[in-house]
Amino acid sequence: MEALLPSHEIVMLGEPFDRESIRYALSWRHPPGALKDLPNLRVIVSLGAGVDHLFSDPALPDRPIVRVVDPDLTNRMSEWVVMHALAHLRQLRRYERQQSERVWADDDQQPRASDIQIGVLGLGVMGKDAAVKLKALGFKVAGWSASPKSLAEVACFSGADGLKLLLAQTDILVVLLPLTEATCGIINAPLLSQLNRGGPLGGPILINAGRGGLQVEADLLTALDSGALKGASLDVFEREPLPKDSRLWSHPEVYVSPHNAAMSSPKAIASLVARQIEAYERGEPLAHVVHPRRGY
Ligand code: NDP
Ligand code: OXD
Repeated sequence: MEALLPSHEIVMLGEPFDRESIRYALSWRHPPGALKDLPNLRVIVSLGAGVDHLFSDPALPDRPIVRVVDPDLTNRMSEWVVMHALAHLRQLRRYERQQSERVWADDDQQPRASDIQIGVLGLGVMGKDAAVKLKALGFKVAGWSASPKSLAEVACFSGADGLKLLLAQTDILVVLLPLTEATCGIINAPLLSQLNRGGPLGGPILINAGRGGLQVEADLLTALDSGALKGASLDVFEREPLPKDSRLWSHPEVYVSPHNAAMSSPKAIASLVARQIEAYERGEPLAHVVHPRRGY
C-alpha cells in the first residue's frame, strides 16, 4: 500500500497514530471497537469479498463500506466449486480409497454431468460465475437470489417459494451466500430435508464456501449419518479453525478445506484498494459499496 499510495501515510493497528488523521480503514476482522473515534474516517474497506466480519463489530462507525470484487478471486472460487462438483460426480473419494487399498473396480453406473441438477444459493459475483462455469461443463444449473435474476440457461429463482422449488430438484447444493441476519443458519435440517433424495448420485451433496454461520453443523452431521445428505465439501465452518474434535474432519463423505476456496492475492487486493481510493479522491463514486440494511 505504501508503494501504491506514496502520498498517503499508512499505519497498522497497534502502531502509534493520530486518530484525527485517519481517512480510510482497511480491515479483515479488526478487533471490535478498533474503528471508533476516528472523526475524519471517510470509507471502510473490507479486505475480503464478505463483510460479515465488519457488521459483527457493534461499534462499527456509520461510514460507506466497500468490499473486494476481483476477477482473480472470483475465478479461484469457481475453480474450487467446479473441482468439488466434479469430485462428487466422479466419486473421487471412492477411487482414492480404492487406490490406497490397491483395488481395481470400476463403476458402470457413472452418471453424466447432464444428469445432475445443481442449485446455487446466491447469484452474486461468485455465484453467477460458478453457475455459468458449471453449466459449461454440462450440469443442469439453477440459482437462487434475493431479487429476481435472469441468466442464460440457468433457471433463476427468488423468494421463499422459489427456494422450495429449487431445493426439490437439487442434487448438488452450492452455497455462495453472504452471512447476514436473513441467511444465518439457513443450511439446517428443514432445508436439507427438501433436497432431491432420488437423484443419480445416491443422495444430495452440499458444497458450502459462503460462510460457516450459514450452516448448522449438528444438522449436517445428522443428515450425513442418516444418508439424508450423501456428502459435503465445506470450506467454511461455524468455528474457524475447525475444532480438532469436530466429526466433520473424519467423516468419510466430507471434504474439509481451511477457508481458502478463494484467497485474495495481497498484491491484487492492494492495487484494487489503491485504485478505489485514488478514484474516490478524484471525486468518482465508490464501487462495490455494501448496502448497510441488507448487510452485504
Ligand atoms: P454478492 O454480494 O455479489 O452476492 C450475494 C448473493 O447472495 C446475491 O445474489 C444476493 O441476492 C444473494 N442473497 C443475499 N441474501 C440473500 C437472501 N436472504 N436470500 C436469497 N439470496 C440472498 O457476494 P459475492 O458473490 O461476492 O460473495 C458471496 C460470499 O462468498 C461472500 O459474502 C463471502 O461470505 C463468501 N466468500 C467466501 C470465500 C472463501 O474463500 N470461502 C472467498 C470470497 C467470498 P441479490 O443478487 O438479489 O442481492
Ligand atoms: C472473503 C473470504 O470474504 O476470503 O473474501 O472469505
